[in-house]
Parts: sequence; C-alpha cells; structure tokens
Amino acid sequence: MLTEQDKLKKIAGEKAVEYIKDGMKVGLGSGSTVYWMIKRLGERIKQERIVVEGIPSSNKTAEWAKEFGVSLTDFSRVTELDITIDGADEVDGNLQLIKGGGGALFREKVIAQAAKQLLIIVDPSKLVKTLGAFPLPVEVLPFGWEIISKELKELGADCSLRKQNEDIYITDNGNYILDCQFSEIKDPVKLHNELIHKVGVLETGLFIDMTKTVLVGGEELRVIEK
Ligand code: ABF
Repeated sequence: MLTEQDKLKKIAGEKAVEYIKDGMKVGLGSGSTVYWMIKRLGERIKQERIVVEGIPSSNKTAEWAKEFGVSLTDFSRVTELDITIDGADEVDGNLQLIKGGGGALFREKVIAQAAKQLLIIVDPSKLVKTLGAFPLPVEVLPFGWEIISKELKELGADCSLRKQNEDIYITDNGNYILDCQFSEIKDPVKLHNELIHKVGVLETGLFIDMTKTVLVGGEELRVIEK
C-alpha cells in the first residue's frame, strides 16, 4: 500500500523518464523517488525498445537497474552523461540542495557534475525556505573524523557519526558520514566552501548551483526552473 508521500514521489519519478531520449547516457541517482524513475525507465525501454545506459550512484541503485532491465555502464566507457536524475532531502528557493540522506552523496555529486543536466525529483515535503532542518551529511575520511566534528561544532553544528545497526556506517567509497544539524543554513554557498577546504572533508551534501530543474510530484506536477 503506497503512502501519500510515495504516490507523490512516484509521480515525480515517472515524469522524469520523459526527459530521457533514445541513445542517452543517464546518471542514476539514489533514494526512493529514483526507484520509481528506474522502474518506469525499465518499462519504457521494454515498450519502446529504446537504448539507454545508466551509471548508478550507489549499489542499491545498481540493483534496481538490473531488476528493471536498465543497462549499466561506467566512466571507463562514458566521459559525459546526457542527464542525471536524482532525489534530494531539501530544496530551497534558489534550487540549492541538501542531499545525502541515503549515504550516496559523493557518487551522486560525481554523476551530477558529469552530466549536461541535473534533474531533481522530489515530493513537496522537500521544498523549504531555508536549508538546514535536515541534518547536513558530510562525507569525511575515517582518519581524524573527530577533528572535523569538533571544527563543525565551532561552526555551530551538532554533528553525529552515522551508524547502521550500531556499527559505523561506511560509504561505498569506504568513508564515514557526519550528520550535522545546523539550525538554519542561510548561506549554503559560503558554508559549502568553508567545509570543502577542511582537510579530511571529502564532500558535503550541499549541491550548490548544480540543478536548474526540479520536478515536484503532486495532483498537478510542478516544474520549478531557474
Ligand atoms: C538521494 O535522494 C539522496 O541524496 C537523498 O537523501 C535521497 C532522498 O531520498 P528519497 O527520494 O527517498 O526521499 O538522492
């Protein structure tokens, strides 16, 4: 039984597939909204016999692609993606994003950067006036993560090391994630630039000026562009 939020995610995910054309190389994001996109893309591939290859941003996404019949490739064979389609945890009025709730932010940012276009798909609950209610995920080197956590605290964040079933969560890249609760992130550009230059910070979940188009699931699907 789909929840109301799932239905809205499904609307956005399925609509995104219309942006994919035969022959495209597609960056496949992560998360439950992307699940609906991959499922629908698999149906389209079968029905219309279009040829599409994807690069997945996580092992989970790769499993879904295999399950639904979306062929996979990698950056040894593809040096540019036509489009990357991905979810988000928060989207502000300038289409700045917090991503990484699912732990795949680093590879998500790699496939986003490699694409001509980043299309974001969300349900309405992800739209916020100001980023920060959602804890900002920061991917850090395991060596010395405690120093980064202390420095982030001095920036006003309360960080916690992400756990999975009592164990430390290890990303697909072998790193740790700090989930950092800021009250409000009024200047996400400044914060990202402060964080990314700290030795040991490998990537942040702030996706700055990376997308121009957000599809918002709803009775009337909304397309927000900048
Ligand atoms: C992924 O989509 C992550 O960056 C983000 O955490 C997630 C959102 O999850 P969902 O689509 O399940 O709400 O790209």
